[in-house]
Amino acid sequence: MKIKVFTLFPEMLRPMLSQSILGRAIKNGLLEVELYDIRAYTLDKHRRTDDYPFGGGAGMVMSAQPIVDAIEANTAGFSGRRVYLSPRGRRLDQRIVEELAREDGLVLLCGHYEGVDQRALDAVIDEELSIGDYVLTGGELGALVVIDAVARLVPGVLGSDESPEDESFTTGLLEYPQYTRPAEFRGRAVPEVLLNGNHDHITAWRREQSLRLTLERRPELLETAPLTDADRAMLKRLRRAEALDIPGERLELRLADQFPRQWINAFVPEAGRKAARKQCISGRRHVGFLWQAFTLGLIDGLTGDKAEAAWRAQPPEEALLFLPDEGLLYRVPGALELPGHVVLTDPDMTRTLLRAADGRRFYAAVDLS
Ligand code: 4GO
Repeated sequence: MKIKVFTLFPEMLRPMLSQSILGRAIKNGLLEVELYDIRAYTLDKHRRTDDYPFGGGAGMVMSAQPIVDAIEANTAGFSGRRVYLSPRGRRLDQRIVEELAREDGLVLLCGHYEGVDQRALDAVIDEELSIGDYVLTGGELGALVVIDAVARLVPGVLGSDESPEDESFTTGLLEYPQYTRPAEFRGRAVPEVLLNGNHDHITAWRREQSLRLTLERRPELLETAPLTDADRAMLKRLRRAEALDIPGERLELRLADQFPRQWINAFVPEAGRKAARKQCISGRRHVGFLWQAFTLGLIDGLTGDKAEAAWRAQPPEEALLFLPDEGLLYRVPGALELPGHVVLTDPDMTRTLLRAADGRRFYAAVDLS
């Protein structure tokens, strides 16, 4: 990839082009960036490159002559796209960056002051691009943004460890959160799932996080992102989770996936389910759901009234609330009113719940309505 930058201030770009990944790419010949000083081409006897605007108004306008001469003198046999950086341009995004990366070369013209004489643009520019809806003092930062974004798509510029494939916009979604050592920093732990080496769980967790962040911050991206059926199901649950407004922290849905409805049915005695339904009909509801609590260890071996008495005597700090129909799992304050308890005796489910609870002691409350 060959990039020619035309600017009044070539020294503004040099430091960025000599460091880090761009510096390495240029040194290795994967990227060629040439800086041309527009002032070197002026025919004005005072070496001026700008003048007052026809029609009046504030500021100065860059003259056509030095720009057109500079570009024409240095683009013989050039094939590629000639770009002017300007807030009027088509807004740059990753799709356009991909387009630019397929060109043989790029010319980037950087304006200054109030802009460039329109006739220079008409003569030597193919397209105006904007790096965002704001005004800069010059196009140089825009040119650097284009160079940087394009360079990292040039094969070999990123090492194999730095591959662009699962990051934001390549997947059409925002990127999931990343963590590195230490496993705990200022009391904040890295999510357990990333530490235990189960790559299917890690992939699922990252996908859920990407979907969650995209839904929260850039929902419009979901309209064009390539989504699987599982993604759509996850999004439906994330949207419902938002609508429910349960007090407490929603745990990752990946964990909720481990609590199929059949499990609940298998472990809640028929009598308990019937009682739960009756209570529901008689109006004992909390945020629209009837909660049935499962205790984990704390009131081991107790059922019914005894379990409830034990719950009240030693209320848990936190509880797990699972809404099987919604596929949602919450960590809620234990002080919430939880009508009726069933002691959980199945060791597999207990282990799974405890794993979901990060090994801490929790009550699990299950919606039976
Ligand atoms: C580009 C150039 C903003 C952008 C610029 C942008 N401001 N959003 N300023 O890409 C003409 C004189 C353009 C100063 C230049």
